This record gives sequence, C-alpha cells and structure tokens, in this order.
Amino acid sequence: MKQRTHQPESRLLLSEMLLARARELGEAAAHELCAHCPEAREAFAPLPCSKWGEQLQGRVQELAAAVAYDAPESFVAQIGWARSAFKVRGVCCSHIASSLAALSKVLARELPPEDFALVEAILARAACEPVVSGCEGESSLSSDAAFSAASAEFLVAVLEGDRLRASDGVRALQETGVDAALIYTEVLAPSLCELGRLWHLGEISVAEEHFATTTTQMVMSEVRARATPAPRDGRVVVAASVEGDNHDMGVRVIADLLELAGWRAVFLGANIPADELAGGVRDFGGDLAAISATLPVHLRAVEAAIASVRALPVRVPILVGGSAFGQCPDAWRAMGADAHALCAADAVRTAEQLVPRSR
Ligand code: B12
Repeated sequence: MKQRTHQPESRLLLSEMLLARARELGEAAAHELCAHCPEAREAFAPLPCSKWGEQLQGRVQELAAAVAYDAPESFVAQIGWARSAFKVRGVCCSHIASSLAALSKVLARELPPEDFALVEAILARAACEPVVSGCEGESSLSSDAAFSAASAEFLVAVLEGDRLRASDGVRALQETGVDAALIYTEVLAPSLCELGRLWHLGEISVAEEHFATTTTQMVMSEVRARATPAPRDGRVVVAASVEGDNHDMGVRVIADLLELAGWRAVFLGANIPADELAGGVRDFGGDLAAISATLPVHLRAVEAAIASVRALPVRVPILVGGSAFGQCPDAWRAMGADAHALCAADAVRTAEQLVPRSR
C-alpha cells in the first residue's frame, strides 16, 4: 500500500486533494494548536487562531508542492525560512514544531493511512532538521570586488530613497563598457537578493522593499534602452510568471537578454493565468515560452501553464525557471517542460539550443 503512494499519479492526486482542502485543513490544524498549546495561541494575539489558520493553510500548500514533485527538501527549506522569520520577529521558533505536530494530527484523521505515511515523513523531517537558511548568513552581494561595490552603492542609494543616484551609478558603470547582462546579474540581482534578506530579517520595511522594486524596474528599463541589441533574427519568446506569482523581474531579465541576443521578446509580466499565457504564445507567434515561478507553491501553476501551451495546435518549446525550481530540481521534467535553466546565462544558452537561429 505504501508503495502506491509513491507513484507519481498517486502523489499528484494527494497533492490535488491537499490543495483543494488547504484552507479547511489549515484552520482545523490551527484549532488543534490553539486548543493544546496556549503559548502558540498567544503568539499572534489578538488574532491567534485566524493567523495560525493562514500560516497553516500556507504549510498545506507547500506540503502539496513537496508531495507533487517528490521534493521534501522544498518543504524543509520553507520551514527553515519560516523559523528565521519567526526568530527575528521575536516569536518562539518551537511554535513551528508545535504547529507541524498539530497539522500532522489533523492529517492523520483526514487522510488514508498510506497517504498520511507519506506526508508524515515530510512533516517529521521538517520538524527535526536544523535550520538551514540564507537569511541570517552572509550577504548575497557579488564576490567580484568591482561589482559588489556597485551593488552596495545601488543598495545604499535605494535604501536612502534616492533613485536618481541609484540610476546614475548604474549608468556610469554601463558607460565603462560593462554589458547589460552583467549589470543585471552581478549588480541588480544581488542587490535584490540582499534586500529580500534584509526584509526577511525584519531590518527593512515593506515600503523600502517596494521602493527598491520600482527603482530596480526603472533602472532595468534604462540599462536595456542603453544597450544595443543584435539584429532581429525572427525568433520570438513569450515570457511570463505564472498565476499567483507576483515576482517578474527574474523572467524579465531572461526576456531582455534574449532580446539583446536578437529575439523579439514579448514580456507579459507577473501573475498570468495559464490560458492567457498560452493565448499570448499563440497571438504573438511565440517560438519559445519562457515560464517563471518563484515559490514552490507556484509550481502547480507552471504545470497548468504548460498544459495550456501544449493544447495549442503548434508545438512550442517550453523553458522554465525561477527560484521555485531550486529545491525541486526534477519538477520540470515531471511537469512536461522541454528544459529548465537556473541562471540567466544558462537560460540564454538553453533557449538558443531549443530554438536555433537558422529557423
Ligand atoms: C522584489 C521581491 C518581491 C516583489 C516582486 C515584484 C516584482 N514585480 O517582481 C513583491 C513585493 C511583489 C514580492 C512579494 C512577495 N515575496 Co518576494 N521577493 C522579492 C525579492 C526581494 C527580489 C526578487 C527578484 O527579482 N530577484 C532577482 C531576480 C533576478 O532573481 P530570480 O527571480 O531568482 O531570477 C533569476 C533566476 O531564478 C532565473 N529565472 C527566473 N525566472 C526564470 C524564468 C525562466 C524561463 C528561466 C530559464 C530562468 C528564470 O533567472 C533569473 C536571473 O538569474 C526576493 C529576494 C530574492 N532572494 O530574490 C523576495 C522573495 C522571493 N520574496 C519572498 C516572499 C516570502 C514574498 C511574499 C510571500 C511576501 C509576502 N508575505 O507577501 C510575496 C509573494 C507574493 C506572490 N504571491 O508572489 C521570499 C521567498 C522566500 C521563500 N522561499 O518563501 C524572498 C526570497 C525574500 C526573502 N529573502 O525572504 N516580492
């Protein structure tokens, strides 16, 4: 019986069920937790149970992704991330283990034994494993001295609310001959990762993080406009982040770099429903669909987007990427993509292989 649960089809079924019932299961686990663990109940006072309900609904969705793609590490990593976030905000981390125990209790009641055995193993591993999180570690600025100085200057200008200074520093660097790809990957992206880390540590506010986002988007447009693209070679990439994912700067980097390499890049942005993404590929005559997902909970939406693109009358190669795949390295195969790339340089190389220039 236990073996059956490990078959891809039964994992997908279990994952579907967890997603469909995520809210209900999260709320039941929150009641269980608040009834038996008064300290946890107080942690989010004055809204103890509803706050835990939201947290645990998210846990069920993360668990569903780990089950679907046989990637317990992705769940463990999400719990590590949550532990760090609790710790820096002064909430006792042991509540996370208690909340997972409450969730386990509810799932033991609600799932058939063979399904429960699978999720219990993932929950137990996440509850025991020591915290591994980049959050409290070193900064993510580039190890190359020249770029890390430029990244740091960009970051400081942004944190001081000065977008013209941020823009001027990047322009000066580009004028020394540094190409757009390096500015994106060695200056802007590391600054964003560092901003994310500072936000996670509770050291910067949501306003600061949002200002950084809008400033980076402005600077990316400037960098792109100053760069000279290779002549158009007729290939078209349609690039987007999946429904539910509000991050789009990573996939925008890929679209811009392909445009500089001679492609026509149709960048649709964030949070694109599967059918709209496929419609974009069809209407803009895409030769390649570049699909991005940031969090493991967005992976099922990638699968839906792939299914929609596959339903088009013409077969279009699909390249997927984004940090969601970091902990789920084989998910792209399971979901039927043609290729996956981790970083911008790999993405451009892989796109060139999937759709060679001579077409
Ligand atoms: C800016 C930002 C936001 C902005 C996004 C705005 C926008 N228009 O993009 C906003 C404010 C919307 C946001 C929201 C949230 N965010 Co946010 N965000 C970030 C931040 C700071 C930068 C993201 C970024 O652009 N990085 C730079 C790009 C270049 O990197 P990248 O996306 O990884 O892309 C590269 C590769 O992955 C790859 N790639 C990407 N896409 C594709 C596609 C293809 C086809 C290929 C081949 C390759 C590829 O190539 C890119 C270049 O190398 C990150 C920090 C970080 N470490 O990235 C957090 C981060 C991703 N966010 C995080 C979180 C938690 C959230 C929220 C859940 C917060 C909240 N509670 O509301 C929400 C989620 C909203 C949602 N439903 O999606 C966490 C995720 C942690 C986790 N594992 O759970 C991070 C890591 C911050 C942190 N350190 O805690 N966020």
